[in-house]
Amino acid sequence: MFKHAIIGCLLSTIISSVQGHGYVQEITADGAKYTGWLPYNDPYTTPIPERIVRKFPDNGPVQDLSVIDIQCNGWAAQGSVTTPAPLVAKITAGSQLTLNWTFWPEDHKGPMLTYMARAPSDITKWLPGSSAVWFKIDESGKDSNGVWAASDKLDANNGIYKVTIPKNLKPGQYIIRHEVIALHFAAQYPGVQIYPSCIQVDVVGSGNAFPTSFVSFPGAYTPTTPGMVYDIYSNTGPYPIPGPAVWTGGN
Ligand SMILES: *[C@@H]1O[C@H](CO)[C@@H](O)[C@H](O)[C@H]1NC(C)=O
Ligand SMILES: [Cu+2]
Repeated sequence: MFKHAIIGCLLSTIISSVQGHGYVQEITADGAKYTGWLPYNDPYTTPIPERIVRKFPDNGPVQDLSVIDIQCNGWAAQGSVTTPAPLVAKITAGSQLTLNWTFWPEDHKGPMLTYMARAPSDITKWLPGSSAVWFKIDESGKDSNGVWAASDKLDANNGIYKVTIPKNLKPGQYIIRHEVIALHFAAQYPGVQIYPSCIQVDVVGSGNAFPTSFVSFPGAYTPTTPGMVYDIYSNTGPYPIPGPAVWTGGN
């Protein structure tokens, strides 16, 4: 079973340039459209395009929950990490951020989660490392009819997922960490596939709310965190979405 999962993933990685797994390719904030980091184009374009999304190597998942790649995707296996992006998107607190995913494979079922972290200073120079700075603002898992956020609802919605920025959230620069957790090989660990994206925003508004408890990436997810091991094929019961409760103090 373990071997099968690894082979399945390698196979799907090899054909990924054709079939793909996925990433956020376009973001709309306050009516402005931003192209995401495009891993198959941007590194080969001169000059390298400036984006609001922190760069990552490809459309594949992160599978080791203990590495820094779990935060914003990256290249830890190759000895490198992601870097801040040069641009920041303005977004008004209380409005919706629109996230446009590339084609999402039907079998890659799982929850979609969104976190934020407030930059202590210039976000274009900030790397949170393993500090506990993240709070959850949104989550969507499996509903009572067995319908999943990904792929079911995401594909039915043409790859669009919308997240509301908490209305009373204190203004400032934030990283929005948005992810799909794909469970098609997650009957045991390793197997779960994390697809995170980090988007840099400048939240404007007049709120003054801020959470008081935070998690770290890596750290928030371990092999024993509920929802990291789950058999989507045989488990017809509810799915426990991993991570902390959604922070509602800003709403
Ligand atoms: C998502 O972005 C792609 C690439 O820019 C675009 O072709 C597509 O129309 C967008 N999808 C929606 C539903 O807006
Ligand atoms: Cu995949």
